[in-house]
Amino acid sequence: MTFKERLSQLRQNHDALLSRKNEPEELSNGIYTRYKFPVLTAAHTPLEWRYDFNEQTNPFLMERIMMNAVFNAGAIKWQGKYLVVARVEGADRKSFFAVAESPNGIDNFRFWEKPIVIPQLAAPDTNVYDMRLTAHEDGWIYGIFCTERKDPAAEPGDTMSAVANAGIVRTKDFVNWERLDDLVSHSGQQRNVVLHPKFINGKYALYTRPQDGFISVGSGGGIGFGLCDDITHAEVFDEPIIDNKIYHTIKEVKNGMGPAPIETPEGWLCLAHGVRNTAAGLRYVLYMFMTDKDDPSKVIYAPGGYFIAPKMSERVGDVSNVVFSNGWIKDDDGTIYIYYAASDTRLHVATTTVAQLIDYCKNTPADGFRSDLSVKAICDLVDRNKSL
Ligand code: M1P
Repeated sequence: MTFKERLSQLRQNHDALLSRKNEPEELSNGIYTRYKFPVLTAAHTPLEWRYDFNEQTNPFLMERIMMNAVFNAGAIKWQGKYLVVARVEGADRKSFFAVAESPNGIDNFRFWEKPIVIPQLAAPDTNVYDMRLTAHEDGWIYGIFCTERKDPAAEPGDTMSAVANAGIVRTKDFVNWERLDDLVSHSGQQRNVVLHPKFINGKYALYTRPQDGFISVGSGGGIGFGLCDDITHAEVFDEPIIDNKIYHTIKEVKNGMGPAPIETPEGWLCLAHGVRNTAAGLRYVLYMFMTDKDDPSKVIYAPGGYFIAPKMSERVGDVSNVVFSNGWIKDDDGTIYIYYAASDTRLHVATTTVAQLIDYCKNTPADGFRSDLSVKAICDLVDRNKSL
């Protein structure tokens, strides 16, 4: 194959992938509808990011920069388009952020020309990931992400210890991003920090996830709720835990807030991830809860169990048995697009509605924390069905 033929083949395959129509599953669980194809994968990244198209300098037309995965994406509807700010991971293991847009939220996602350039602070980020987008009532669109740096206290020879914290940027156009100071908290490391879209008691409100270590939350953990006066130098002093990790549940090991909550007439819809341990390693699933309309730190409904768990091919990837979500979009007609990543490798979408999610949160039995109470919930349902 000549250079030209190979290039034409690459472009043809890429175009076919990007234009592929997505298909909803035939019969959903009534709560949400999964779609057949991932909306973004490493293969969706622009060829220009990966290939040198100059035949003189790249006679084999080989990939000069390989992409490994596209996953955990923040999401927002902006100027009529469905935007995700995806976590893209290169072959060098470094993650970065890139905007991809779709006309309909379920397929035809295309990356913008270049990845997002995140301005650096005095201590540069080693790795950045999992941006949560919040269109705040102050007029800015904020992105809060995990910034990871080598632990300065690591012993010589320890090439693994790291420190996680919340990095904060804001934008009005998704091209130019202003870097603000990293979050200062007084509870150890932070990951899965999310900005609430409204001022609460005149302050910025942050969902946090204090943790003792980089992977293990230790004596920390749970979803915390902190207020801060100045988002440009964000500092939270108090982070009461509003949704804790609990023994023998889907969030036994740790949990963390997903995207920014969605406002409804009955309260705030919250999507989060829960982690439990198994003989095959950690299992990440998504779960939901709702908080009070006027007090987003007060949980009012907590359906038991998981909302989305890894299914079939979603179970396999770089970090298998994981689903993770940090982005969803509520449309004007009440449709909700949930962007969830499978096994730290690819990004999927599921659709539902505000009405379905409220019904799910209010009417799914809460976790009884014991097998006999799970059995009781089933028997009660059978009896109600029998009396119809
Ligand atoms: O590998 C699974 C997920 O692990 C982390 O989540 P958490 O902080 O809750 O353990 C994150 O690194 C996330 O990106 C990743 O998907």
